[in-house]
Amino acid sequence: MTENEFKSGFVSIIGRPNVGKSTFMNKVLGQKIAIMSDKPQTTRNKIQGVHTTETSQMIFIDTPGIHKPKHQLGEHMMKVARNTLRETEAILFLINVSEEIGRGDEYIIEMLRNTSTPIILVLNKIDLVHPDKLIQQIEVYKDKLPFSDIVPISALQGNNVDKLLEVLETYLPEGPMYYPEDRITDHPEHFIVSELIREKALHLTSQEIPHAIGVEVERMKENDQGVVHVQATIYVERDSQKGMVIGKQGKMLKEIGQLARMDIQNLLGSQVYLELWVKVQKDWRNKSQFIRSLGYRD
Ligand code: GDP
Ligand code: MG
Ligand code: K
Repeated sequence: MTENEFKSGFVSIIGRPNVGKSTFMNKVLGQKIAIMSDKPQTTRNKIQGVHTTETSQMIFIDTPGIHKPKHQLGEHMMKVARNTLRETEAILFLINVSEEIGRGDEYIIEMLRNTSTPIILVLNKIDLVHPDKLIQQIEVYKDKLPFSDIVPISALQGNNVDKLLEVLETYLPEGPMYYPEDRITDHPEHFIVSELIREKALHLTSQEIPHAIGVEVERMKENDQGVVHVQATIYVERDSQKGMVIGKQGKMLKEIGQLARMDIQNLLGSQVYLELWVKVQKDWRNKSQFIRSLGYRD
C-alpha cells in the first residue's frame, strides 16, 4: 500500500471588487487564521492566507493590478500579473452571481485568455439568487474561457466552500508544507522568499550540498522607490560547502542571487535588490530551534 503524498501549492484569486474575495478567504481560514497581515503592504502581490489540512496546503495570493482599469496599468504590472497567474497551480476567478456580467469581469476574462493555468470559475453569492438565475449565469460565462471547473458557492454562508476546496486540492502537485501549520506571522513572504533562494542554491550546486543548505531571510524592506531590499543568509554545515556555494570569485553565489532575484520579483511584483550571505553553522539540521527559526517543520 502506498501512502498519498502531501500536496501543496499556490492559488491565485481574481475577481472585481465586492465579488466576495475577502469573505471567501475569511471563511476558508476561519478561526485558524494563519496569515492575514494588515501591515502596510511591502509587496503588491499579497498573500491572503494559508489553508492547511492533513493532506494539503494551499497558499492563496491575490493578483496585482487586476482591479485597475487598463489605462492605469503599466506594462510592468501587467507582466507581473501574468507571471503570477502562470506560476500558480490554479486560478480562482470569482464572480458575483447576483449581478450581470460587467466590464470588470470582461476585463479579467481578457486577461486570463491565454493563460495555461487551470481556471476555476467560482459563482459566489448563490444565496441571493434563484437556481434558475444561477443556471443562466453559467450559460453566460461557460464559453468565455475554457474553465477547468465551475463551482457555485456562498462565501458568506459557507455553502459549498468545502466542495471548492476539495476541487482545488486536485490541482495541487505533491509538495512540502511551506508554512508550519500554526504559523502566525506578519511576514509570510519571508519564508517563501527563503524557499526560492534555497531552490536556486540546490539547483546550481553539486549533489553533496543540498541537504546541508538552509536559508533565512533576515530583512525585507521596501524603499520609497518601491524597490524591495532583501537580506538573506544561506547556511551550510562546513567550510568546504561554503566555498562551493560562493564559487570561484563569487560566481556561484552571484548566479544563485540572479535567478532567485528574478523569482522574488515575480512573486512580490516589485523590483528587488537581493543581498546574499553565506555562513557556516555546524550541524544546523540538528538544532531544532534553529530549524524552526528558518520556518521548517520539525
Ligand atoms: P471583495 O472586494 O471581493 O474582497 O469582496 P468582500 O469579501 O469584501 O465582499 C463584498 C460584500 O459582499 C460584503 O458586504 C460581503 O458581506 C458580501 N458578500 C460576500 N460574499 C457573499 C455571499 O456569498 N453572499 C452574500 N449575500 N453576500 C456576500
Ligand atoms: Mg477584499
Ligand atoms: K504584502
